Amino acid sequence: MTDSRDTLYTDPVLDTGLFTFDDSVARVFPDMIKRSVPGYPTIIAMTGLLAGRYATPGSNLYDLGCSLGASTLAMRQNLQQQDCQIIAVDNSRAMLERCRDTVATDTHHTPVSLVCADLEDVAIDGASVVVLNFTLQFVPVEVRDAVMRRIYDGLLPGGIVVLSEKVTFSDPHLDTLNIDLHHAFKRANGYSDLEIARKRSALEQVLLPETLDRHRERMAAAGFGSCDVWFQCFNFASLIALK
Ligand code: GEK
Repeated sequence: MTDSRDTLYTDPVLDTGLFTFDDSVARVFPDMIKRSVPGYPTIIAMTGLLAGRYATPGSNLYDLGCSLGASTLAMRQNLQQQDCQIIAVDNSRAMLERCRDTVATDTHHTPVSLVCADLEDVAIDGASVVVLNFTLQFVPVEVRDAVMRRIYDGLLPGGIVVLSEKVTFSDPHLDTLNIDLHHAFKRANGYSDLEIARKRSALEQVLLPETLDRHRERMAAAGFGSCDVWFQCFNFASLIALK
């Protein structure tokens, strides 16, 4: 099946307001994220490999902000360990309903529980792997420390967090360069300057990126002894933290 094309920001007069994960976004999401996030297919595929390596028998794997379940399925397809469970969480009903359909077409034996809830309200327990692929950036900044502490507490010793985020740079030249390169990536993928500008303004108060240093500090403060970037393309990066 081919993805529906993302044309949400093509109409110059339609007032789309603040970005929300509603049905119109869910419908075009696979096309949108692939054309908007440099490195997304690599991050998803490697999330699967990391899960295959770090999952332990009988443990839980969490996909927080699962959208349509790309990371969930990548993890599931790489699991040889017995008696694992994947808990896929998203607070957008539109996303989760479509995720349910996708997961139903996959036949791997590992059970997947789909939870429609704010990730702040979901208990993290007996976890070997916790994935936040481009989700923490949408969580209010003031609660991010507490979210990461709870994840640390719910991880088993030897467990990991995979955290992928849009990031900012404290050096203003590098920040401008990486924003420009990201926009060039989007242009190369068929988005017009108008679509890029309108999406940017819709996301302004919704997606709040931080620096990689801030992410590393938060991981250290939560208790993680080891944490660093394993992938980066322009202003999109993925970190791994080990308990
Ligand atoms: C992927 N990980 O394909 N609680 C639960 N879900 C949330 C919250 C929250 N507080 N805030 C946002 N979300 C996916 C892509 S998209 C990234 C993740 C993007 C959900 C939101 O509803 C959306 O589905 C997802 O997090 C972010 O790898 O669109 O850039």
